[in-house]
Amino acid sequence: MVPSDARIFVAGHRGLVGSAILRRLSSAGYENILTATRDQLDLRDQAAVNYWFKANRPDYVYLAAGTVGGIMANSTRPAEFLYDNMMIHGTVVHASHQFDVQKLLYLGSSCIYPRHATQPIDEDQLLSGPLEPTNESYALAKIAGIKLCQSYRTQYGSNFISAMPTNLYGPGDNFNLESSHVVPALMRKFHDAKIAREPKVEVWGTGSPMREFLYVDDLADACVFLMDNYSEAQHINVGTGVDLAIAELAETLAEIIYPRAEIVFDRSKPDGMPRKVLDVTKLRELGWSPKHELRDGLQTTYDWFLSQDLADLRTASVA
Ligand code: GFB
Repeated sequence: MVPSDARIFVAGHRGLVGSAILRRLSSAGYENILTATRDQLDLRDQAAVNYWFKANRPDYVYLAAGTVGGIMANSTRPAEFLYDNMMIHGTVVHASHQFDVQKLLYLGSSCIYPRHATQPIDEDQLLSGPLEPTNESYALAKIAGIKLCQSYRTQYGSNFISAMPTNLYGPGDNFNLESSHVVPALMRKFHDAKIAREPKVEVWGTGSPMREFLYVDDLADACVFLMDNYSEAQHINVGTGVDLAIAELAETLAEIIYPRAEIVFDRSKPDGMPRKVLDVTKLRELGWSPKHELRDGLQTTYDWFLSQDLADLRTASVA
């Protein structure tokens, strides 16, 4: 168990995942939570990261920082996705080793698995085939992060573990249509169409790709659970094990937000991976399972969206 007075660094605390981990740690009573904004610390800069670690001496690290985005951002900004993420993983893992961090949890993504992986995808399928082209750069950086943690474990005995979450959504998400993932994108599109009394809502691709969605507070709960209960070299999947077609997701969001909307598929946009549902047997056997049903999580996220300053949300791009 992580002691209640431990110094815990949440890297990426302003993002969807980091902010949820912060909420979870605060509700569990941890008081020494360390954070740094981008302006305070460029995580791509090893010297700056070393300086920060030397000054702040974290005992535990959640590595949730990175350049992230949906299918379009991944396709059009591959250099940023590869460079930023490789650098951030490298500096934080290396400083954690140099400054004697007791345990680090690294967060990857289900896009690490091959495009034609057998479904549901278990952990052993890593590096068993070619990657999905729309997110190859991000996936390569995330795979390198797993291997980095394993290499520091092998060479130095570091207790660095890796969790691979499925597609995430929830309060604090990025609603900028150029860089967002499908849930916030469609939420905003249905909302804007309702306000404008526009009957048609555009959904990218064919609607047939299958995706699994995990509410971000469930992921944060799993991360805290893994920090307490998991210390193996192999990465571990985090998800619900249940997926649905993008067309069904769109219908569910329409029911919640704008039932009269007419869904139109834009087939000129990419579908991406045909299916990616995780095999979560390993995590379930450890004793963890998610608490939020998809429909309830979507409703809570939409309620949160409505409580925000919508002008800010439309332009902000949260990593
Ligand atoms: O969430 P998303 O961008 O990421 O897209 P991926 C999921 C599916 O939703 C794709 C469709 O088939 C999209 O074509 N979609 C429909 C839309 N309408 C929209 C829309 O308005 N916006 C968006 N964004 N999608 C990402 C990876 O893949 O998954 C990342 O690119 C990361 O690397 C993340 O791993 C979890 O699931 O396709």
